[in-house]
Amino acid sequence: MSVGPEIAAEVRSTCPYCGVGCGILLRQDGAGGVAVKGDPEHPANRGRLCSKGAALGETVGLEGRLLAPQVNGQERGWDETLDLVAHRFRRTIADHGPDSVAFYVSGQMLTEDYYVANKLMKGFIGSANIDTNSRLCMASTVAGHRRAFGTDTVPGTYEDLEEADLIVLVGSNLAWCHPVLHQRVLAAKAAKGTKIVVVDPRRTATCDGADLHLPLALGSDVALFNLLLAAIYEGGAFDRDYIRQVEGFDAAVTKAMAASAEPTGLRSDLIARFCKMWLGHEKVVTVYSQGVNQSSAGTDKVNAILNCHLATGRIGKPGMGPFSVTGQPNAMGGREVGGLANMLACHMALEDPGHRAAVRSFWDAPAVPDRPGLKAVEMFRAVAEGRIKALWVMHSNPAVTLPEADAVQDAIAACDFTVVSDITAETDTAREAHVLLPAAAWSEKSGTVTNSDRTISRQRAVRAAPGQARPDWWHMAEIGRRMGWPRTFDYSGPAEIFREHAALSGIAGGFGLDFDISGLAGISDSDYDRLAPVRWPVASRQGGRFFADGRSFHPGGRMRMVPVAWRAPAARHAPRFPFRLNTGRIRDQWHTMTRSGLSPRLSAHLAEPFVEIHPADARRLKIAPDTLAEVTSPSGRAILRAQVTDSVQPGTVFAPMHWTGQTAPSGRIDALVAAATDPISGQPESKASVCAVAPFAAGYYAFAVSASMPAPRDDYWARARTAAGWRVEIAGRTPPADWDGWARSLFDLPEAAAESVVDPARGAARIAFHDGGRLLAAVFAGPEPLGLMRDHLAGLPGAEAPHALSGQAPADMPDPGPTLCSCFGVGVNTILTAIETEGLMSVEAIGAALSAGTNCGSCRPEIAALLDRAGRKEAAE
Ligand SMILES: Nc1nc2c(c(=O)[nH]1)N[C@H]1C(S)=C(S)[C@@H](COP(=O)(O)OP(=O)(O)OC[C@H]3O[C@@H](n4cnc5c(=O)[nH]c(N)nc54)[C@H](O)[C@@H]3O)O[C@H]1N2
Ligand SMILES: Nc1nc2c(c(=O)[nH]1)N[C@H]1C(S)=C(S)[C@@H](COP(=O)(O)OP(=O)(O)OC[C@H]3O[C@@H](n4cnc5c(=O)[nH]c(N)nc54)[C@H](O)[C@@H]3O)O[C@H]1N2
Ligand code: SF4
Ligand SMILES: [Mo]
Repeated sequence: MSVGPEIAAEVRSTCPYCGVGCGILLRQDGAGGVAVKGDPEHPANRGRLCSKGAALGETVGLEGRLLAPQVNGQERGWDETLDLVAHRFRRTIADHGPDSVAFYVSGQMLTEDYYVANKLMKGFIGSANIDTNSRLCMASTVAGHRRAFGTDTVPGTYEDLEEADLIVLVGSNLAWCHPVLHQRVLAAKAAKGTKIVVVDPRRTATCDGADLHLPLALGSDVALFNLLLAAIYEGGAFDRDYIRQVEGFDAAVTKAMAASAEPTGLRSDLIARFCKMWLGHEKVVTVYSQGVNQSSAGTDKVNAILNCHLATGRIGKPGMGPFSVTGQPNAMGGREVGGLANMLACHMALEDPGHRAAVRSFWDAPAVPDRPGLKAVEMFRAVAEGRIKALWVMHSNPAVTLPEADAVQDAIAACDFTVVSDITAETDTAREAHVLLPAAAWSEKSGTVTNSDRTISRQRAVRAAPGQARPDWWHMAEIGRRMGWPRTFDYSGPAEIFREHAALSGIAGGFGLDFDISGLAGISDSDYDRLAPVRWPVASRQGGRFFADGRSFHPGGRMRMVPVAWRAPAARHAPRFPFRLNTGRIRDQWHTMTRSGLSPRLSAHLAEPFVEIHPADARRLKIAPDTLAEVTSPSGRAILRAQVTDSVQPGTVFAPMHWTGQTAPSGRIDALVAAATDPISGQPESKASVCAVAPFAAGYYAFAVSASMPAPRDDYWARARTAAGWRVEIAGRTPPADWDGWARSLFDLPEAAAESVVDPARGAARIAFHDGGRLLAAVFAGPEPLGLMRDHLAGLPGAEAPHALSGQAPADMPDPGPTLCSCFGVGVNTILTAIETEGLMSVEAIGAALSAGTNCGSCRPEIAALLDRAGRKEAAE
């Protein structure tokens, strides 16, 4: 791929993280880096970025990049490697049939990559064994949409959030996971008083600014929305005209009338208030995300929500509708190309012979399977059982993110032949692969993505891919050619692939399906280069909204309400496992941290894996704040820092999903998650496993900073980037007998000059290593959790630091505390001090004094929480 000199100018692209799909302006900074700012013209963000988008420039360096193909850990040339992969797949298919191979792909791939993957597997290999991490993400929504609408269409648009009078956020931590949308919601509230309700078992950052928080019991959403449907019916709030177009109204209402409030655990006055707000505001948008989808009743939860909108006709009209916000940047594109094992292409159905024949003839393909392939959880089970003998994982890290992740990792390791395409070899999945294919990363490759509101945007290369890295579509086209289809996969670049995909969507449009972008099928290379964000459908019969007229894509054209009833999460409590384990995301990390973890700014917010536990439970179990807790489930165990907080309910704990064998081996939370799935969507229940919690019997705790990467081998460790190098939290059951030797091996500094204070009787030690005047590394250890000025210490490696061993900052350099505002690097202590000494009363006043919260705004809910905390303190005194 050539990247011409004209590209040195500012380039428009799209953020590679979440499904908001913010537009970005990129410029090479001349020093090998990329400068990033929000695109004021992009309809998703109008110039805004969140903390992750704003820090993209810190994540595009070459550190850790996979730069050449590898076979069994040895670098090899492309030709040799591709021939090997093609040969192994061909031979496996010849010996064991097409269903003995599988692709596991990702909602982060570009549409063009995804299209080629789907075509190669479903059209040419002739199996439907291609599934995607969207199975862990959006599958329940896809299934719910198809049950209600006959197709997988997201009816909402971002503008609806501004037009709505009531926004209900269900199982969505929008403030942390779709921060720019959250800001749009808060701006609408400021402008016109939009009401906000949050339905989440936890009190999250999203509750800041909410008018009502419903802390329902984990997994009880169907009961809550059935109660709402019953209230709609009893209050006569249904839309008589609209429901003429709806099948199943009576049956759904009958089921709803039988619903009880008990499973929700909510006070009846809260439920009544919620229903009153819903009935009282015609313009209501229900935004929902993983608290809904990642459930063994995920599809029913989706339909319980859709039922309320269908009953009231509040759908597809400005300011109203159900709105599933997608997680990954191209979750929608993957659904469009048919990347799920039970879809065909362009929203066509595998089970439909007419669709199959049309796709087969369009592709001129030897075979199109007539039955669905293995869904993600089943796929890795088949790998474990040896039924899948050749596996290709692209752009995902399933050894970390699939439920029962330890078993998944073992299965990948034991598979006869595993190929992994990634930008780095340092992932828990890549470590188990036979073949590694180096992928071109964001900022080096071109294509399109579709965001949550169906807007297609371009990602554009701003520089050439390093080493031998090549775009994902190229990997697959090469394999397709070498497997025997040279003409079919002879693509010149993403524009050609896009045109083919757009033309195929015209066939779908001909069947009367929703996804039709055939208006772009004739796009020239230069128009593709210039393509501005556009919302589909883009066809000759240009449409705008869906479903306002009550017409669906079911045979007969009527919408469907689906009768649903609450059922408990799949994993049942046993006396040994009395807690429910809820999992999810933090503000500044992206999934398994292979990119966001490279940014010191983003790593400063929450630097180690943790478990949130209610104070009453912590007291009973004798788990003190900041000590470590051991969390076990039938499938795995973890050691996590205890965050004692009443933001979670008694009997439940919450842990983030981001830590891996590379960053905190005992923090791999999916090792504990049960592989229970929704019977319809196949989506795993990532948020309601059962577990036990106990104190971790730590014999010592340690904290270390270092200029080079430390390699701990202790029972617990968590490593994070800093501007000066690394910081590590460490703990273990038995203190080392030789602290000096332990520290030297931790930092791999066998010879360096050391300065140390060791107290063997207390089990405490402080050791610093110097090179001349410069601090190389320092470690602080003791029998209790250490009260150190961590953020101050993290800045010391590489500098002259004569007082490092004190563990404290000099009086004229106060410790800023954990970074809250990552844009301006403002710490918690700095903000608390300013609140106290300057009497600051509002988020705005803190912004004016310290700049905190004035750029991307992602930390504003946390600043508000600090104000609250300070306020509470005053009241208590
Ligand atoms: N910072 C950051 N942002 C991201 C990502 C990231 O990794 N980091 N990933 C992106 C991706 S791929 C996705 S899918 C989205 C996910 O975005 P979200 O779905 O908003 O994020 P989660 O934290 O997974 O889960 C949301 C909430 O669901 C709640 N929940 C758990 N169980 C239930 C339940 O039974 N009912 C209800 N009502 N709520 C429940 C949890 O307490 C949690 O607060 O985020 C995207 N954005
Ligand atoms: N317990 C629990 N588990 C969960 C969830 C949860 O809420 N709780 N959420 C689930 C959800 S919603 C999701 S979406 C998944 C996400 O899970 P994954 O997709 O497994 O996580 P990522 O870290 O995003 O993995 C992306 C991989 O692609 C690599 N990569 C980056 N750029 C490129 C590129 O251009 N090309 C290629 N080939 N590779 C690239 C990255 O280095 C990384 O290894 O996790 C799921 N797992
Ligand atoms: S909200 Fe943040 S992570 Fe999501 S697309 Fe926008 S800048 Fe990227
Ligand atoms: Mo996701």
